[in-house]
Amino acid sequence: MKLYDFPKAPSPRRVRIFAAEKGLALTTVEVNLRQGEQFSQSYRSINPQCVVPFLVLDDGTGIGEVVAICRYLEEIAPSPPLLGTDPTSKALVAMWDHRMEVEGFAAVAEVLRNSAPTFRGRALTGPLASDQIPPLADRGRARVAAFFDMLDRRLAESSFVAGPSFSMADITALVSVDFADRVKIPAPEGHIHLKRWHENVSLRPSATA
Ligand SMILES: N[C@@H](CCC(=O)N[C@@H](CS)C(=O)NCC(=O)O)C(=O)O
Repeated sequence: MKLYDFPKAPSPRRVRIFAAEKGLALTTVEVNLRQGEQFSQSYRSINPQCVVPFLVLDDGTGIGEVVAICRYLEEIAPSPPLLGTDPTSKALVAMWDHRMEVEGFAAVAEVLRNSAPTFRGRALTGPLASDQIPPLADRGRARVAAFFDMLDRRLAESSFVAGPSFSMADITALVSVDFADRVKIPAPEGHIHLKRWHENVSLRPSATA
């Protein structure tokens, strides 16, 4: 199978970390987002959504969306489990992962895509043109601040985001916090629980994936 990837983009990083935690070596094909390769006819014929990551299986089946790709990898390589092990932990991982994606990752993307000149006319991913709405960048900054507060509160009561073990929710949270830092919204120094957790998960070998 082949993972269509771009090393600097945060969404495929979630998949790369997930695979690295499982010791899976994925063959990757770079789609250079900075050069607009996601909009080329050849990539559109593979993934009409024009985004990465995208996984193509040996039989030609295409799987888009980080959560779906990671679900597939969990099924073919169950150890170590990253999506929970029983009905309760599976639900908690899904709940926290979704919160990390919607309240963290998407909020940072809202800031970046509505403010950076490079995303003019491309405020939303995909092939359709979409104008930037500058007030959404301000709203996004407030959402990122609320995300940091929520994460710090959660990590005051739990070693990892979804409970006592490292999971997909930690991967999405780590990628979101690092993505925010790149967009010049660093996590507040006073958030000591978030800081402790971030230092800890950043030391895992998978974090460099
Ligand atoms: N919902 C998608 C989001 C994927 C996504 O937004 N990928 C970004 C990179 S982080 C992308 O390919 N952007 C293309 C662009 O900016 O044109 C997923 O979870 O896989």
